[in-house]
Amino acid sequence: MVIIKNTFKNLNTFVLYYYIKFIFDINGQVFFAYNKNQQLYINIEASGKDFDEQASRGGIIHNIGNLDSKLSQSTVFLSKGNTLDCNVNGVLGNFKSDSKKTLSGREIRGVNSYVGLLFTIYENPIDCSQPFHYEDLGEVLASCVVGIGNLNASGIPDNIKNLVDNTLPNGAANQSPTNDGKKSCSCRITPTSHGNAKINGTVYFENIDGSTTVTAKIYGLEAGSIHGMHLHSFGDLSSGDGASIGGHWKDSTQTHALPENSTRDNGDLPNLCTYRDSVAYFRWKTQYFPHLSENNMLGRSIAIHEKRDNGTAGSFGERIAWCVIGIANSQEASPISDIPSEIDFNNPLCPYAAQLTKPPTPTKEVFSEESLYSQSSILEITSTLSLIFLIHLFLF
Ligand SMILES: [Cu+2]
Repeated sequence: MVIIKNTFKNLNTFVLYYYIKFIFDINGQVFFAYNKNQQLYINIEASGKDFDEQASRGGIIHNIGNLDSKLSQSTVFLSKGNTLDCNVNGVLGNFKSDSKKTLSGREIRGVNSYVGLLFTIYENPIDCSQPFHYEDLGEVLASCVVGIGNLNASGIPDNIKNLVDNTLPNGAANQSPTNDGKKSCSCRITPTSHGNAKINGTVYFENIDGSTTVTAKIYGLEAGSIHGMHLHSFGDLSSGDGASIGGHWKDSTQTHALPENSTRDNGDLPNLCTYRDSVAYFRWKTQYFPHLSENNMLGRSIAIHEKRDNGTAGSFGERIAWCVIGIANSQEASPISDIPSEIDFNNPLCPYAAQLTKPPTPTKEVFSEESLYSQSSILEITSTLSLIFLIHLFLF
C-alpha cells in the first residue's frame, strides 16, 4: 500500500483517510475514509460523559477548524439558507460511542475536503425527515480538528486500512491558507504521553502580504527551557506518544535545518524559548511555507519537542506536545494578541541558536538566571559549528 510519505510531488498518493481526536469530556477518535465504492465511511471509537451506546448524538462538520470559534448555523460546512437538513455536506447524521456508517454522495475531496475543519458532536440527535435549525442540536459535547491520517500509525483499525482507496487526492483545495490575508490557521496544543499534563496553549498562523506570521503562547513548560518546534506531515494524534504525526512536513529535496537555511524542511521553525512569567511566547515571520491548493499546512500538525533543536536531525528528543492545524476565521481577533511588547524576538538568543557566533546579552525580564547559564554553555559549542559551516560555504 502506498501511503503519504514526506513528499507531495505525486498527488495521486494522497490517502483518503482523516483522523481526528476529541477534546473535552469525550475521548476517542474518528476516522473518515473514502472507500473503494467512493462512499464516505465514518468510524467513531469514543467514550465519555453523555456519549455511549444508548443515545444518538448529532454530528456536524463546520467550515472552520478553530476550537475557540463561536459555532452557528452559518458555520455548518456548505450550508445554505436558514435551515439545515441531511443533504447539507456538513450534516453527518447521528452517532453513538462506537459507530460505523457509510454515506453516499459526500465528496470529501478538493473544495469539499474536511481536512482542517471541526467535527463536532451535539447533545441532540438529528431528525433527517425534516429541515431543522442549528439550535435544535443543543449543546456541543465534543469537538476536534480533522487532520490528515497516517496509515502507518499503530492505532489505526484494520477495517480502515483495508478500506481506504488511496488512489484519489484528499488535499484541502481552496481551503488553504492563502497569502491574501483571507485565511488564518490555529492549532491548540495538548500534551503527548511524554509531556507534562499542564502543557497547553495555541499556535496561530496569519497570512498577510505574502508572509506568514506564526505566533504562539504556551503554558506549562519549564521557564527558560528550550524546545524544538516543527510542522509535521500528519494531523494524526492516534498514538498518544507523538509518533503518529510522522516526520517533518517537507518535500523530497529538503533536509532538516534551522531557519533561515534555504534547503530546510517546510516545517522547520526556530526554537521555542522565550518566556515571560513562566509562559513561553513565540513570534516569527516567514515566506517559506507552501500554500498550494493540495499541499498546505491544513490538517498537518505541530510538535513541541523535549529538547532544543540545534539544526541536526535527532537533536530535539521526544515530542512532548502537539496539535492539529485547522482553519481559523481571520475576521476574528488572533487569540494571541497579548504578547508583552518588551519581548524582542529578533534577539537571536535561542531561536536560531546554531547560527550564533557570540553569547547573547541577558534579558532578565524574559529569561531566568538558570536558563541563561545553560544557554550560554550551549552557545559556545554552536559557535564552532557555525564557523565550520561558513568554511564549507566558501569552499563550495
Ligand atoms: Cu518535530
